[in-house]
Amino acid sequence: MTTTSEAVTRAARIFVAGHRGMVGSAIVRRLRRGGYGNLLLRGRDELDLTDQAAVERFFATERPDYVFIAAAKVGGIQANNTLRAEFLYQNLMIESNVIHAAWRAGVERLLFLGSSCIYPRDCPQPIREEYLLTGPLEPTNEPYAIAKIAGIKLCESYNRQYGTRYVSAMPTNLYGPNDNYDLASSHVLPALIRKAHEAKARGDSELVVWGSGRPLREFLYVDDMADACVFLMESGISEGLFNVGTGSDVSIRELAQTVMDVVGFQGRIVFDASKPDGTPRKLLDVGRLGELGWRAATGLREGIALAYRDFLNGSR
Ligand code: GFB
Repeated sequence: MTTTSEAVTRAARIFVAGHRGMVGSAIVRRLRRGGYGNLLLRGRDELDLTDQAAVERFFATERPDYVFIAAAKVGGIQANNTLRAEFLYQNLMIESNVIHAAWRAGVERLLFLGSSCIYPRDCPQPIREEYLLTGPLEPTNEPYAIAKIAGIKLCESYNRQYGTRYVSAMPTNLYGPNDNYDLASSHVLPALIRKAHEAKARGDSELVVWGSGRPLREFLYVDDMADACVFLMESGISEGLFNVGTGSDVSIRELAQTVMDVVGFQGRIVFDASKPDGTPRKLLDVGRLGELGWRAATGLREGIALAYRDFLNGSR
């Protein structure tokens, strides 16, 4: 692992790609709290990251000092499994365009965000960074995982060939403010918040949970993820792959029970076996980032309560 002592100054021009999304908006909050005032932010209406010429123009004109790639086509198990072409195409385009244009414009430092689904489906647990490309992927999200693996390899290859300092961070399942609460395309945690809230409002006696409830998942509050991203930027780390998580996981059944407790819905959990379980387990080994001194701060119940407050405040 290589580090440099060169710090990113508070005056640095920082481009946060995807700043309206859940992760990008959390990075912006964290940067502003940290005193970074020179943020370059563009909505999709102003800059389409799948348009190579537009991305090249943006970088040539704005010349950022640091780039966070938080823009991506994302979704839960069903969206990944059905919108397979979109997940592969859009993610490949976004990361290729941004990484290549960043290099052409002389941007030396960049953080690429991926996902824990890049690792083989049946990995030893907890998953260490070196398990990448050691086995077959989970089929429900293979296109997304392939795109994210390509992003990691772009960073690694530009570093090796051109001497750039591009780093990759692989978060576990994220949740928090600005999440997607649409039941068809969301991840499990926001879906359960919506389902429990609506079941309570209707006076239902049960809540439907997809799959068997047995898969294990690790959940990280998105502000902790943003903190890890800024930590990596400030640390001067200049290459490599870093898992970001809490280091512990829960079953989907346990998660549903905790969400129901937080929302205040007392009903029976019913499992819908027609929906896929996906990966049985994907607990990240977070030792590499831990050795540098970073760890997650928000507990799961506390984070769910914060996310539920965001849901009630209109993020739905
Ligand atoms: O969060 P999730 O959609 O994605 O589903 P993955 C996690 C688990 O929760 C699966 C179950 O076993 C689902 O079957 N689940 C139970 C539900 N009820 C629900 C529900 O109402 N909605 C949803 N969505 N799930 C995604 C990947 O995998 O995780 C992406 O597809 C990405 O590529 C992301 O890596 C972080 O954890 O299975």
